[in-house]
Amino acid sequence: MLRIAIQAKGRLNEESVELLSDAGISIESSKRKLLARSEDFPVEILYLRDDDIPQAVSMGVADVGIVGYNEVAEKEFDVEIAHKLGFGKCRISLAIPKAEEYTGVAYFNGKRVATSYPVVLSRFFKEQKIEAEIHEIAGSVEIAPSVGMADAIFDIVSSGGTLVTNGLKEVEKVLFSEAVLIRHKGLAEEKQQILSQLMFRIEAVERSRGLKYMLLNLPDEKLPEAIAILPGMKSPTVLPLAQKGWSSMHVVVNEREMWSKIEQLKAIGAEDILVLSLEKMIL
Ligand code: PRT
Ligand code: ZN
Repeated sequence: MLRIAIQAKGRLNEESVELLSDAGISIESSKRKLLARSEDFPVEILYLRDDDIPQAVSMGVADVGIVGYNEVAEKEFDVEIAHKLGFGKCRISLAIPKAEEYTGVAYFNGKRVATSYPVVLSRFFKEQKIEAEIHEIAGSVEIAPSVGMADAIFDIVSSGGTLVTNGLKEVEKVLFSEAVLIRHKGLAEEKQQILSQLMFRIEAVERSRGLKYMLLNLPDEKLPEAIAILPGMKSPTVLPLAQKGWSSMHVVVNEREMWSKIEQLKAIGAEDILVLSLEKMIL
């Protein structure tokens, strides 16, 4: 049994649940408790606040966890990053009132900076040899400058909308973050095996993202040209049609180039083009 900690509610919850569900691990949301057992895979889901996930994994209360890299960097617990998951992307940045002139990182010497990420910030200031006052506050960091509590802030930014609303501008992007799968160091053999199975499934789901499965019919003599347009994974699958002189071709294509490929294929005489979604890709 492998115990996976995910965020109970918040920005990472939905995508964490969806990733596990795409990997064949379904948890009944109506029966959601602190701890839930998956019916179809030997895992348990532990719902926690994101702040508590790195510690839970370092202590072995959970074997693995899905959490923002920003929390891992701030909490400094001894965990291993097993995989980057590509969602929950954001950065932790320094921001100052927009009317201020920014001359470079030395600007922060002697300034008061409000943040919920004091560890990451003091590490940055130390590297940059900046002497500043760090004020740790738990929430609503973005209002600190306007109420006179701080000269600047160090906070999470994604679209930048919150900074603009609060009359601030982003001047230094210090740490880039996304959701990561972290693991306890020294997992028992049985748990490692379940984790490898889980990783195999997650990678199959990730590989299929942005890919489509395309089927089309075309005259046999056009096959070499069509294969040059759509090389496929190894090479395309080609099957004869009941109608003599015609074949059906099946191939995996990237969604980004799908329309241009369809136009090129139509131009050489392809017909009956079907595009299907691809769920998993096992190599
Ligand atoms: O209750 P719990 O402690 O579990 O949740 P939480 O409130 O601490 O965290 P939550 O759910 O807000 O965020 C969880 C994780 O999502 C963070 O640790 C980040 O890894 C990631 N993430 C991604 C973000 C954002 N994007 C984000 N935009 N976390 C917070 N924000 C905030 C940001 O602080 C800003 O105030 O959203 C606001 C809007 O951002 P803009 O730039 O889009 O306006
Ligand atoms: Zn939190």
